[in-house]
Amino acid sequence: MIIRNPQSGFVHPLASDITSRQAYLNRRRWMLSMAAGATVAGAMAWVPQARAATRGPGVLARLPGGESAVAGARTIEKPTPYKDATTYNNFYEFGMDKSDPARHAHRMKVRPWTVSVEGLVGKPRVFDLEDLLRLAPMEERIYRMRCVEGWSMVIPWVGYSLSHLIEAVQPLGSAKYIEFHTLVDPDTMPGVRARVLEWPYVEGLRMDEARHPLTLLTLGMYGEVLPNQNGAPVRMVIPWKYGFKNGKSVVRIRFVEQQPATSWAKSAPDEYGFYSNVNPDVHHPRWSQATERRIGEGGLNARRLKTQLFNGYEPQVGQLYTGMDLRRFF
Ligand SMILES: Nc1nc2c(c(=O)[nH]1)N[C@H]1C(S)=C(S)[C@@H](COP(=O)(O)O)O[C@H]1N2
Ligand SMILES: [Mo]
Repeated sequence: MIIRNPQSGFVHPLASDITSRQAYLNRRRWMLSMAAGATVAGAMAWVPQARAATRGPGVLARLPGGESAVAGARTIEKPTPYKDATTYNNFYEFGMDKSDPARHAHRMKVRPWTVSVEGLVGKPRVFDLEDLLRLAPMEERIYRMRCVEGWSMVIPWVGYSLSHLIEAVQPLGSAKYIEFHTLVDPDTMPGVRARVLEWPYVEGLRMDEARHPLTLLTLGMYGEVLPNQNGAPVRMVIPWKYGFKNGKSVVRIRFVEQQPATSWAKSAPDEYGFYSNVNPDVHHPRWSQATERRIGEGGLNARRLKTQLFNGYEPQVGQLYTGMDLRRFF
């Protein structure tokens, strides 16, 4: 829904103080095109005129994001080549090999798409993709990403803080955690026949983690919409946690009172905790977490980087865990 303001034309329903003016203007132009009856595909085709922070690789529809004012939103490290970020993936619904998602995920149907937001909220709502694209201004966030397996990437994501969606549905005081459920479609996902994990893939956050401005509801990367293998059309990105917390192709968001039972923690509770904050001092029982290999830099012989506490986002998120024993709550 677009709210009309008689003075200034169209006003974003959730314009916030962390939104840069450029992002706001991009958004406003987008909304005007939507109001003119354009389809989302039309709106995306139209967006190239808007100033984009990252030039897209020219593979998918453009989805540029404005500059983010969120602290820590842009690492200065060099983004991983698009080719590596889209061919070396974990998306077990399509198979367990790193190359499986790029080979099989094109079969996933990403339109139409809805995300049902339910549970302990005052305003439960089913968002379609168009609703999500309009909910808040798109920002580019260049985040370090660290997989629990010991590799990392730097990815320019496009999206906005999940907090915008949280505000829109008005969580009840009893909502303490949030669950993300992702798509299960046996017809297009060969991996769900294997019982490596319980499907759907479920992840979760504590409410203060979910509301943290760095927690990104993600609709694009490298200035374009998400490739299917990276979790199209909408996924989570929580940059201070291990990669598996970042559920791909989200279809349901539930607000709950109890800590969610997440897929990885259910499959191996001693290996994958609920928090899964990146921590070089708390090792996986079967391997060290002290260092990481940056994908796209020199293959298997690449120098190993030192892994940082909270993946380097400690100044932004450290206070969420004050007084917590990070060995116990791993
Ligand atoms: N639905 C779903 N989401 C998922 C996974 C998965 O298997 N299924 N794998 C996770 C893991 S282990 C990682 S490291 C990241 C990888 O994201 P990327 O391929 O976009 O880099 O996605 C996460 N999200
Ligand atoms: Mo991962």
